[in-house]
Amino acid sequence: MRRALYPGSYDPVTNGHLDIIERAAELFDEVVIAVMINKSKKTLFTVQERTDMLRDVTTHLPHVRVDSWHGLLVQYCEKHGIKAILKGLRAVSDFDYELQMAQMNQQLSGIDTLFMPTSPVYSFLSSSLVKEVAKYGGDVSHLLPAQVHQRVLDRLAEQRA
Ligand code: COD
Repeated sequence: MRRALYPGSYDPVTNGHLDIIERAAELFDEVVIAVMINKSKKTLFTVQERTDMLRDVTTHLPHVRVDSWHGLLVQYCEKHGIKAILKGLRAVSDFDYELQMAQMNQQLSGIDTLFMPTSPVYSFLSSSLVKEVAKYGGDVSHLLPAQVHQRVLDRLAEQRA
């Protein structure tokens, strides 16, 4: 069984992430999305909320599973017998850091990283930018799954109250 791990913060999942997930689901028997827990990073959504949103937007993909993990990526892969890490690449600026992590992960565990280029329509898109634009009232409805967009608006309104 060919399985790939697609890790990230997903704070929140965007249409760019979803595009990669949908394309990867065509290539692998199973895609496991891992919401990585980083306690020192301030996030808009809790791990549980991010996991729930990912589950919600991938219900149409039967071979996609969502999980969360605290620790090294390669430890998750080893525990679950996953042989490939999948990363989305938006631009050359992503490449330097991603290459460094890929080589470190390879050296730590022998697990390889595969890079999938983003669709050009999403190459400017990141969760951080979406949050910033939404915070100041910009329209990000075309960049997020509808239910995620609503959750972002609700959370920002809660924070303003
Ligand atoms: N189009 C396509 N792909 C995209 C887009 C887009 N618009 N936006 C983001 N992506 C890709 C990213 O390149 C990434 O591959 C994935 O989607 C997730 O993105 P984010 O922004 O949610 O997640 P990041 O970049 O914050 O995730 C970083 C990790 C959590 C993967 C990393 O910090 C990590 O591996 N942490 C675990 C601890 C560990 O093992 N550390 C040692 C590493 S050597």
